[in-house]
Amino acid sequence: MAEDPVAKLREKLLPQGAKSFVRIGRTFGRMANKQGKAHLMDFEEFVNGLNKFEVSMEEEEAKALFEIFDKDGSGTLNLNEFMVTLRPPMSEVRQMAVADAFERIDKDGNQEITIDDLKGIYNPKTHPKVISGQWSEEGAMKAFLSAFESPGEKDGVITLEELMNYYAGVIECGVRYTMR
Ligand SMILES: [Ca+2]
Ligand SMILES: [Ca+2]
Ligand SMILES: [Ca+2]
Repeated sequence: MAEDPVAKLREKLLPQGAKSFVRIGRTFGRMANKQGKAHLMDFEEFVNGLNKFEVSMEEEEAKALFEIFDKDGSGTLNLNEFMVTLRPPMSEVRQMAVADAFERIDKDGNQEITIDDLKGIYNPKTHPKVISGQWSEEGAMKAFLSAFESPGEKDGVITLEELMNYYAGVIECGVRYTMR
């Protein structure tokens, strides 16, 4: 069996599956933020990040890995490239189930899930903070939606990638879920 460098990295970085995945996403967001470059990570930062998580490898190996992550070959990684490459693999059946759920939720079919699509699916009136008057219904909708978004991609829109990231995390955690 050929060794898949991403699978190897995943093993090291995600000892706790999804929990680690979410944490790494946050760490990435913070590190990229520090550089003030709108969530972009260059090779040096990538290596620093690996060191931070006590992953050591030859520079050659790290370079090859960076290139796999850098899907558009821009020389920098954005959070999306990072998360999509690193996320635990999902079976095709699961991926189809998520894509199917996405399509059903995306009522207007514009390939984005927004607050408008969630109306009728999620009722914010029952949220404790809405009942107590702390939050508006709109605020509760936004909070609900943002839970499905990837760190650093919180723009009030859930893309299919973000939903995949979310479920990749949830499934790895072994949390039971329903998408009906
Ligand atoms: Ca890139
Ligand atoms: Ca939509
Ligand atoms: Ca988003």
